[in-house]
Order: sequence, then structure tokens, then C-alpha cells
Amino acid sequence: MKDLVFDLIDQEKVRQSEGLELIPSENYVSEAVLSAMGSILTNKYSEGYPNFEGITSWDEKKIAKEILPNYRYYGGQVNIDRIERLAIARACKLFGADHANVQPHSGANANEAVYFAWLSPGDKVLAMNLGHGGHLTHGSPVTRSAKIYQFIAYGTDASGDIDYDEMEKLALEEDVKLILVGYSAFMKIPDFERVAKLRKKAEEKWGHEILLMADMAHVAGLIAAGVHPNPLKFGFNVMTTTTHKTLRGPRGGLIMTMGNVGSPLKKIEDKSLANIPTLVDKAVFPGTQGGPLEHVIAAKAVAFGEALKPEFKTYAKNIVSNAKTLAKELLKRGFVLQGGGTENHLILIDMQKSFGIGGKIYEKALDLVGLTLNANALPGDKGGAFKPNGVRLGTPAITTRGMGEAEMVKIAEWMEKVAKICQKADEDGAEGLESDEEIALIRDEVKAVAKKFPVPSL
Ligand code: DSN
Repeated sequence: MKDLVFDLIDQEKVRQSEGLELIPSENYVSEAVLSAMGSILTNKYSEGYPNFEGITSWDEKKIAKEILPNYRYYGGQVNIDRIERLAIARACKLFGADHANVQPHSGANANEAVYFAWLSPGDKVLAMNLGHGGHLTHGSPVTRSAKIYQFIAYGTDASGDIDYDEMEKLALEEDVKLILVGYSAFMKIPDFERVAKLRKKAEEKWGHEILLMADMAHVAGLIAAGVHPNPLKFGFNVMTTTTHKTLRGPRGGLIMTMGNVGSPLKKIEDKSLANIPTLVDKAVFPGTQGGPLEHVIAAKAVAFGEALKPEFKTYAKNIVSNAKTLAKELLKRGFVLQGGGTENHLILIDMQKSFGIGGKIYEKALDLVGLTLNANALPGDKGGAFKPNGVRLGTPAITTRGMGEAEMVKIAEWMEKVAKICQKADEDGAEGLESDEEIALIRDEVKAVAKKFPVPSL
């Protein structure tokens, strides 16, 4: 008998194909990525690393054939080594990095490994306030990292942009060892050059090196396609990312580093920025992880291969133009957008200012019509993380389905209608929403449009 889990997967397939995914951190993978991830590579243990020094050319056919001595703790790695080396080579090519570690199981693991590589307990890190668009792993007190290191938070200003003056002031007031740029709810393009300059000033003041780290999880696909600046080109030492957002790969993490690439067995006497690639490798394995997920690494390699193709550039451009169109259409309909619009794939709406409703009821009502986004706190949100007044949405997934301007207009129309329905509902329960006739009509319209744009691999 078929396991019940497969019935639930079938139901999820229906949900994904009949609805539209507007969560800015989600996407749909290709059939090739899906099949690498669901492959027999999951059977293999391969603690350690393939040979890095051996990656001397971009000749993929050569990499796929070569057998080199490795740094593994298990036998039987002949194919695994080649796959992981392909993933590393493609990641370096995609992002212009000196080295890449493709083993982090997630973005959180990637960030934690970088902290572990560079910091000592008690060291100070300058990172964005979670409530202003930062990420949990950038110093939220509930995380393990925040109990080990001291996070100092900078925020955004009234225009919605990073408060660079505050950032610089803090970097010169506090003896920070790491400065982190990268956000989960931010719609502007960071000024990497300005951050690199303020790092230099802080280094001069404190008399030691400061690691510049970018967590580009949300915009990695845009960077890969060249439609968003690449922090590694501005002197950043490390760039972490997840692989499943705009990059359209499997769920997982990735760390790109700049510096000397060498054996992970090399003893490092001093923690210098030049040695970051090796320090990070050691911090991923054996520092914070055990066996790598080679089926996921294979899927990452496939996704990086897809992102290297010219059509990915068009895809990334379309993500941004769709987000701009959607933002414009929402503004026309009375939505109040944080930062006044968007420069990337993401839109943050103040639902209280827009329609006098909370983020949670709106998220729930949109779920009922098949539009999925998430309630999100805004800077200074009185509702906090549990009853936020904002919602966050984005265009990576719907762009993957091939949607364009006409669909963005439709989505904005539906969103306005649903917001107006919410104005009539009770504050939290949204009791009547499930049986609301207008909601049912909108759900049918969403389904009809969704059917015209199939989910890849479904
Ligand atoms: N959970 C991700 C997001 O939705 O932005 C960040 O890791």
C-alpha cells in the first residue's frame, strides 16, 4: 500500500499548481534539479572534501573525468568527488569567487560556519536589526550565535534604506570583528562600496582586520545573472547564500570565499583574511557539520549549470521587472509600500497604513484565494513578530512560471479586492472569510490563471 506521505505530496502538488507562490524566498526547481535531488546519491557518506587545488580549469568534461587524491574519510568517492568539484567550479564561475564550499545544509548553517571560522566567543558583530529586515541568524537573541557572540544592530532610516551613517558610527564605536550585510525583508540595493569604505576606517581605528560578510540569500540569483551588484567585487571576503531562492536550486546553503585556496588539512596559525577559504572549509567540516548531503550537492551543481546559461539572465531581469510592475500596480490601488517601491524581487507592504488591517488576517485571506505570501514585521512594528502589520511578497516563483505584466496587474487587482474583504471581517478570526462568496470567486480566477502557467516539473 502506498505510504500516506505520498497522498500528502499529491495534495501539495495540487496546492502548488492551483495557487500562486508570492513568498519572495520560494521558487520552483527544474525537473533536472528535482531528479538529482531525488537520486541514489543520498546513499553515500563522504565526510571531508574533494581536491580543490586540482580545479585548475573550467573544462567541465575534464572535471567530470579526473580522479585526484581527496580529503575524505570514506572510500568509494570517485563519482562523488567529481560531482562536488563540478558544483564548486560552477559556483566560483557564477559568482567570481576564489573558492566555494557547497556543503552547508542551509543558509543558517552557512552563516554559523562563517562566524565559527572567524570569531572567538564574545567577539562583536555588526548586523541588521531583525525587525528592520535582517535575518534570525544575524543576531536574534533566540539563536545560538547570539549567545556566543555579541551582535550590535544597525537599522534602516525613514526612507527604508540602510542607515549607513548609523552603521559607520557603530563600527567606529564598537570594536567589531565582522560586518554583515544581507537581508530578508529589504527592497533596495545595498551600497557595498560605502560599507567597504567604512570597514577600512574601522580597521584603521581598531588596528585589526574586520571580516566583510554578505548574506545574499534573497538576491543570489540576481547577482549570478548580473542584474544586482556582486559584493565580492567590492572587497567583501565572504558571501553566503541559500541555493533555493532566486537561484532556483534545491534547498541548501553555499559559502563563497576570496583568498588563498589550499588543502583543508593545512594548519592555520593565524586567523587572517587571506586564509578565509581554508578557515571556512574547516568550520563547515568538521567544525559544524558531519556528512555532506551529496544528492543535494549534485542538485546544486545542476542548478548552478542552469544559472550559467544565458536564459537565466533573462529570467532574473524578468523577476525584477515583474516586481517593479507589481509594486506600481499596488501603489495605484492604495497600498503603502515600505521604501516606496522596490529595486529587487521583494515588496514589503504596510497593511495598517494601506487598509487598516493586520498582516496575519491578510495572509490568511490571501491563502484562501490561492495567493501565498507571509505576514512580516515592519521597522518599529507594534504588533511584533506574532501580530505584524506588514506583509512580504515577491516575484521569483511566479516569474519561473512565465508570468509577466498582465498577470502582475491581475495579482494587484485580486490583492486589493481581498484587502477590502478583510476590512469587513473581524479582527483576528476572519471567521466568515472561508465561506465568503467573493473569496470563492477570486479563488476560481486565481486557479484559472495558475493553470495557464504550469509549475515546472509538475
Ligand atoms: N526563511 C527565509 C526567508 O523567508 O526570507 C530566510 O532564511
